[in-house]
Amino acid sequence: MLKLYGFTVSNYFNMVKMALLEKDIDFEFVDTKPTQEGDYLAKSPMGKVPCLETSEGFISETDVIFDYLEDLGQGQALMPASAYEKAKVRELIKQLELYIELPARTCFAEAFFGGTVSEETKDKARVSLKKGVECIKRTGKFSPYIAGDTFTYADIMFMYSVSLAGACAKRVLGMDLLEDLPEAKALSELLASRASAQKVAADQKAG
Ligand SMILES: N[C@@H](CCC(=O)N[C@@H](CS)C(=O)NCC(=O)O)C(=O)O
Repeated sequence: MLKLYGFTVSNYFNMVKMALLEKDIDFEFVDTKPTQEGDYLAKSPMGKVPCLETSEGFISETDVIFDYLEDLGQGQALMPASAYEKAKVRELIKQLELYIELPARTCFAEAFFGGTVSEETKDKARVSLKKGVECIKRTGKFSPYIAGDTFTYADIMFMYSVSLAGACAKRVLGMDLLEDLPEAKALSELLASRASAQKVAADQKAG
């Protein structure tokens, strides 16, 4: 059986968990915090979560795990069939990570962990996040899902990335991240109503 390493508050961990739940693939949860120590680095070379253990070895990086799960061919498809549509889903996943998740993360220390970040970092994050949202507005379809009429991995990335980035932007940057993207609010509600998302949220709350 697949083993999923991570912890219930990690948004990246929850992305892979939601994908496994959506596909109805059984997995064992291995409660793991990111670390730079011990044998975990042999499993996840950057010490990050999530990490997936398969019968052949370990896989890290969420988008790569998505591709692996899809290639297993089990459960409902979370990628379109056509090469072009697939590329558009991967484009959104990459844009969400590079231009929303990562700039927001520069301020996570202050938003969620009791630390402080410099005004320079905040100014940079504001500019980057604004550009990131404009990028997603151009690429996303929101009809009703982010890549079109079908639920895909890009929705999963959107759900767990934009929610946390939005909370961070509000707390630390005084910014309503989705002010210019009302479509995103409707999509967030639609995604949150899925059984998989509700299970992830319940486990997160319990954890
Ligand atoms: N690019 C990685 C990012 C994963 C990531 O940043 N996970 C966080 C937890 S939500 C983590 O492990 N942080 C610890 C660290 O950055 O060292 C992926 O796609 O899985």
